[in-house]
Amino acid sequence: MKLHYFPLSTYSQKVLIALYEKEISFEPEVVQMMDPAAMAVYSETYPIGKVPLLVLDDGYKIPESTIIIEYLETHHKTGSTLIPSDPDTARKVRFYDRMSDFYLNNPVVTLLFQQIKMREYMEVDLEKARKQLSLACEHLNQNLSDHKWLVGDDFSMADCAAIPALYYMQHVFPTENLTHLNRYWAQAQERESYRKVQSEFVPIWQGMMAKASP
Ligand SMILES: N[C@@H](CCC(=O)N[C@@H](CS)C(=O)NCC(=O)O)C(=O)O
Repeated sequence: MKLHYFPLSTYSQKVLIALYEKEISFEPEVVQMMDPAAMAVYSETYPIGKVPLLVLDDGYKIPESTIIIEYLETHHKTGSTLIPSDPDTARKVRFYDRMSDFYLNNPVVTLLFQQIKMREYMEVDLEKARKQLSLACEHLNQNLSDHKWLVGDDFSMADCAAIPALYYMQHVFPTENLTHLNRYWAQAQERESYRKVQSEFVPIWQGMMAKASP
């Protein structure tokens, strides 16, 4: 199977973490999202133009990070279990996956894009993003006060979704009072799957930031 992704993209990182956790081999296909010509070519594969996209060996396409991880979990029994078999625990994992995507990742990306001038938002949208992020962080911080990962003590899809946003959040949101979330972030950086993801995207990110700085 082939994964179309962009190393700096948080939703791509979410799926990469899952693939490494599950020890699944795949063919990487980097989509150069900053290059309009490359995006035009990619739109022939996936007209919606979003990454990540998983393409199976028979050509079947699976878009959307959560759906990709659901597919991986159903069809590959190797490595970590990212969606537990107990339905109530699985529902909690799905909740924290949604929460991480909508209320953690999306506002972080809005604030980041504004900061690095990739997009310009209206103040009302920035305020909404700050408010959402603040509420999400308070909730996650509280949730992490008595267990290791987002849902209990086992790593899950919820962690695949939350961890990528935390890297960029350091640039756009004050985190010093979020004791449990900071502990979680430190622990995430020790996780082998995420270290692998970082080893690809951090040099690219740092290079981009060095070029952008005056
Ligand atoms: N809900 C999608 C979101 C994917 C997404 O927004 N990916 C971003 C990169 S992180 C993207 O492709 N952006 C390109 C665009 O919006 O045109 C998922 O979970 O996969």
